Amino acid sequence: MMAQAADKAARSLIRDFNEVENLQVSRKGTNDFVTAADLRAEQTLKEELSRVRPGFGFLLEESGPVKAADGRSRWIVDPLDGTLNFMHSVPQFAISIGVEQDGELIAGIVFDPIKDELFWAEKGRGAFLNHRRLRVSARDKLSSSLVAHGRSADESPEARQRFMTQMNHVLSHTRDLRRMGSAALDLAYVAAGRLDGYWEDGLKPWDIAAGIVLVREAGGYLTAVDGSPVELERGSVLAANPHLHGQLHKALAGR
Ligand code: 2AM
Ligand code: CA
Repeated sequence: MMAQAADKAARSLIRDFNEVENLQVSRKGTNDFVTAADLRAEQTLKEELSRVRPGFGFLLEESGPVKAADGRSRWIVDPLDGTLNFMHSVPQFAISIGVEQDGELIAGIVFDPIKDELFWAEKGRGAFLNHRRLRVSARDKLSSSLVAHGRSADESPEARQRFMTQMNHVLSHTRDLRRMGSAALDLAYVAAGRLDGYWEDGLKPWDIAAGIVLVREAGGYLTAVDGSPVELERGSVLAANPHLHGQLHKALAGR
């Protein structure tokens, strides 16, 4: 049911993405257009998800929280994760939908409509890419690992310095870094074993809710960047396969 809702929203995103490609060569700003695309996708998701589970609440990136009728369950939705990519016609973006029940994440999907890749997971049932079961990578040498990260939304000089230091530390211990621009897809890629690890600070619940379930169900380890338990509201994430999580944590801290 989440997949159907995502599919419907994806159709309008793909139409709008094709339009954005045309807009690149014009001088008119694409910002307003992309904001409208984002809102259209969110509206579709809200309507479709409300229809399948009328009692559920929402946490939506664009239109904020809606209380659950039963006070227990809510959708945590990012209609367009990777907005900057979308704006620049870079085909790396996704719809992310997480399900929280009694404060616990129990399911999630991350859908990349361009590659037609549906990453989905349910607590206790595993993680999947379309029909294939997912496992995190088995790589156990940090020196041969591929690790993604994102730039924290925090623009302060301290945050920037911390970011540069972390990047420096990790660069010198891994095979290479990637900054692909969609937190939801980065987490999905860790679950799929494409990336060996990923870290980012300053995220919002809708960026990571679905991805967290994916990584856990694929056998990955997840904490905040400082090693404490991951919390949706804090938006700090360090995800990796079980062999590398500790090593990556150490590398980030410069140890
Ligand atoms: P977005 O594309 O929906 O904005 C990139 O590093 C990741 O950070 C993306 O998942 C992006 O989501 C997210 N991001 C960018 N700016 C953000 C902000 N101000 N607050 C929270 N997340 C942000
Ligand atoms: Ca986002």
